[in-house]
Amino acid sequence: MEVTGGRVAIVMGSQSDWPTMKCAAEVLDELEVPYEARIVSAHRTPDRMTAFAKGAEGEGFDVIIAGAGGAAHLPGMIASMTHLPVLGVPVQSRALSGMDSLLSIVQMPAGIPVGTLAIGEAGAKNAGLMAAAILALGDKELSERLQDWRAAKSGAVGEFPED
Ligand code: RP5
Repeated sequence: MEVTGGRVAIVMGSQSDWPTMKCAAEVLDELEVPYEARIVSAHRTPDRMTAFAKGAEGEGFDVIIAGAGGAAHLPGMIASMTHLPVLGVPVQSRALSGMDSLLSIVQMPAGIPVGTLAIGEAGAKNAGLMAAAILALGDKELSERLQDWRAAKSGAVGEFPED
C-alpha cells in the first residue's frame, strides 16, 4: 500500500538503499499502515532533505523511518529539524559492512534522539514494526492488527527442528 501523505515516511539516502528499506515498507503493507517512500540524501540533496524534514509534520506524517549507509547523517539531520519520532536504519555498507552506518546513526548527542535499529534488512523490518507500534498507541484497530501479526509469527515457530 502506498498512500501519498501517509502516516509513515520512509526516506533513504540512495536508490541503492531501497532493497533494504523495502523491508520496512513490506511490513507496513502487511499491517495496512499507509506510508510513502522517498529518496532524500543528506549529502547529495541537502535542500530536499531540509524541505522534507521541516515539512514532514505539515504533510501529515507521524513517524519517519530514515535509512542510510556509510557516513549516515540522514536520520540525525532529519531529527534535528523535526519533533516527529525518527527511526534510523543503518544500511549495510560495502566497505565496513554497516558498522560505519550504525555508529553514525546511533551516536547522537543528547537532546536529538534517533531510535536506531539493527544493521540491514532486520533493522528495516523492525523499524516498520516500531513505527506501527508507535501509531498503534492511538489506534486501537492497528493495535489489534499488530497483536495478531505477532501472534501469527509466534504460532508459525515449530517446536522441533526438521531435516
Ligand atoms: C549513502 O551512501 C546512502 O544512504 C547509501 O547507503 C550510500 C551509498 O550510496 P550510493 O553511492 O549507492 O548512491 O548516502
